[in-house]
Order: sequence, then C-alpha cells, then structure tokens
Amino acid sequence: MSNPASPPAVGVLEDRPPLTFPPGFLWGAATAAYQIEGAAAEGGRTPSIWDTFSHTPGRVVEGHTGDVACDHYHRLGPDVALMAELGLKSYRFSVSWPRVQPGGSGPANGEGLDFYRRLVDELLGHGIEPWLTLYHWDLPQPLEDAGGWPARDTAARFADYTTLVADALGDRVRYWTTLNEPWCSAFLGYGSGVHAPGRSDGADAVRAGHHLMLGHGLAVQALRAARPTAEVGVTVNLYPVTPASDAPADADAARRIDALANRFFLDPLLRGSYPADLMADLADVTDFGHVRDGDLATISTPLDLVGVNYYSRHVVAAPVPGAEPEPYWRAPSCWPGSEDVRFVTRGVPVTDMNWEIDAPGLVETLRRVHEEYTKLPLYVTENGSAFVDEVVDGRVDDVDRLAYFDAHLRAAHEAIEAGVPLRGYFAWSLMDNFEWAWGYTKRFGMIHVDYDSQARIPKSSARWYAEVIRRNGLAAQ
Ligand code: IFM
Repeated sequence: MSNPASPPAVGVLEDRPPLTFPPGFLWGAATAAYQIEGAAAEGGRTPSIWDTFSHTPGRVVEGHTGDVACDHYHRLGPDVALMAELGLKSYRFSVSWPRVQPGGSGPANGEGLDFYRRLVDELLGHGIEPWLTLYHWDLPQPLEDAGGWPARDTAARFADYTTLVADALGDRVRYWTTLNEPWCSAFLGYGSGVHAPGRSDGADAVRAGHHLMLGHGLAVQALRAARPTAEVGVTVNLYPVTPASDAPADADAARRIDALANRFFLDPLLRGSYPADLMADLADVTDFGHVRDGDLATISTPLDLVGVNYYSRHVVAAPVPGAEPEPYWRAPSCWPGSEDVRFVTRGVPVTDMNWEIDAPGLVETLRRVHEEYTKLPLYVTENGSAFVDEVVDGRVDDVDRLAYFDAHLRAAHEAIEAGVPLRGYFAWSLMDNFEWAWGYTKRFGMIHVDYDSQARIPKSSARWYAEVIRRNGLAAQ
C-alpha cells in the first residue's frame, strides 16, 4: 500500500452553515493502552502479544515498539489537564489486560489497577466522564501461548479479567465497552497476520472472531453481575461496501466483503445468528464446528449501547481470473474465502493511511446500524485521520485533519437528523501514538507528540475541536 508523503487536501472550510448537536452530546477523544502508555515492564506488567510482535524483527515499520510510546503512564496528570483544557466531556481509554492481570489468569495486580484508579479519579476530578474499553488488542502472551483467541478458553479468561476490572473500577466508571474492533483482532491478527500475534490461517481467524464475541457476551454478563448500573456496549469497526460497477459479479464481491467486514459481527451480536450467506462463503474455510449450543445467545446478551468506529469505505470488484491481487491485500489475506475480491481505488482524496475520505459513508453506516439492527443509542467511538504534520515555530497547522473532522461531524449531524440516536463522538486520537504495524510513522493525534522529548503540542484541530465542544456544534465558516 503506497502512502503519499503529501496527501491531497480535503478541502477548505467555507460556506458551511453552523450546526448544533443535541443537549448532553458526549464529546470525547479516544486512545488505547498499548498505543500510549509505555512503561511496558513497570508496575508488574508482563508482555502482551503486541510486545512480542513489535519486538520481532520485520513486524513493525522501523522496528518501533510500545515500550515507551507517549509515556502516558508517567504523564497521566498533565495529559488529563490537557484534556480538560480542550473541554472534553469524556475520555475513552483502554485497560491493559497484562497490566492488571499479568499472565492473563489469577489474581489482579494491585499496582496495575491503581494506575487506572488514579486515571479515573483524575478524569472525574476534572469533570471528564471516563469511558473504559476492556480489550484493545493486548492479549497477555501466555494466553496466546495457550492458543490465543482461536482457543475457546480465552473467552472465559476474558470474563474473569472483566470481573477483576469491574470490581476495582465499577464504582466510578459508568460507560464500558468490551472489545474494540474485533474484526482487526481476528482477521488482521490471525488471518493476514499483519497485526499481533501475526498468525495466518483463515479458519483460526474465523474461530478467533467467534471466541472474541463469546468473550464479549460473557464479559457483559460478568459486568452486569458486578455492576448492575453500568452502561455496557461493544465497539465494532464498520465500512460501507460498494460495488465498483453495476455488474452482478461486483455486487456479489461487495456482498461477500460486507459479510466478512460487517455482518460477521453485527448479526451475532445484535441478532444472535450468523448470516447464512457468510457461512456459505466460508464453507471451504471452516465448518463452524467451534460454535456450540448457547453461544449465540451469550453473544447477543442485551446491551445498553453500540460503539461504531468509522474511517472509510471499501469499494470492491469481482476477481479477474489470473490477475495479481492488490499489494495491500496480497496473500495471506484477511478475507478468508474471498481472497480474490479486488479492492478498487476511486482516485478520491485519501489520508496518510491511503484510506479514502468518505464522510457520507458515516451517515450510511450509522443509519444502517439503526435501521437494520438496533434501536439502542449509538456512539461514534472512533473517527479520525492520519496526515503528515509539520511543526513550524512550535505550531502544527493540521488543516487536512481539521477538515476531515468537520466533514465527519457534519455527517454525524445528518445522521441524527435522519433519526439515528447518536449520543456521542470520540475523535481518534487524543494524541499521536503507536499506530500498530506502522509504528510511530503515522500521526492521528489532535495533540502532536515529540517522541524524543515527549513534549505535547495541541494542533489546530485540537483548538478547533475545543471550540466545537464549547459551542456544542460547528460554527459557520
Ligand atoms: O489506531 C487505530 C486504533 O487502535 C483502532 N482503530 C483504528 C485506529 C487507526 O488505525
């Protein structure tokens, strides 16, 4: 996948009307433990699959690791003060499983839990609502050694870990999400292997996806038992999938990718079943023998909210016999059973990840979840863009990122006007951080991080977002 050094601008902000969001709209920003905390070997923390993966030569660009990251573990106070300066109403963070339950089983590590107690207390002290994600990809390494997410027992371990966190933090955290983006954990971690643990087996990816959702269902039940008043949900990353042409074969390619990317998760979580067409597409990959009686009822345990992460759209076309696959999707594939589907670029502006910028896709996605799946409150739990930033005279004028946020907030507002019960929006990300296989080479933050000095500089987008929050909406441009 090529990544242009200077991606095209999204467009200038002009002639745009002011928009106001509903009262109480939850304006936030998000991060994840391994991407920002650092302190990888401190306070009793033991390795996760991402420590092992990032320390394996060739896995992460330039050999970057999360050992130090943004050193947030040691900078919690000033970082929360920055959030307060921006006026954030909520902060979405994840708990590092190997920090609070080293090894992934057994008793809690008090020192690890204390870090999150301090974080939550600091947030509450500044009037910022903590939003806790239990799993943002950092599986304790011993659980991977025992089989990882393709192994059923990992789901039970996840529920035990959830109880430890709920007992420690349930008195002060109202909003909980179990998993972040299970598609990535399953299909990038065990399918293409471009994410930790770096395994490549289609059947394992499908099993991993099922056990992640089973773990989610068990975790919801554990949370409800420990904290009946908690607001509990899950975060899925969704894409509109569009056929490249009107040809029936392209429509079928879109159906297949939609099944794997979206419906693989939405249907079990919100309808309690796997889509029949998905199971047929995967017939040569797995017989779904790993699905046991009662699993789908557990997976679809009722929720209080659904989190949607939205970044871009997939445009796809039917396989061309004998053609080379697109480089990004070259085998091993993260699309088991549909490896030959072609991902097409339309020539529209892209971010530094080479992801097409498609704000209308957010309206489509939110409407689809609301109209086809659930009447529960929805939250955009991540949305944002990587661009190449330059520090000039101590400032970062990230107009492209700002325009991306503006366009997507307008889309979020359009969805609300269309009847979607969208209750909040979390910008990804609060600060630049470890972007997984891309290491520190991609910057998604509203706050610039100098990884040598750990100095933070709020970018133009951060100042702009602070004003959006202050007004509860967008000013006229
Ligand atoms: O950085 C990631 C995040 O961890 C999960 N959602 C997508 C972001 C950008 O790739």
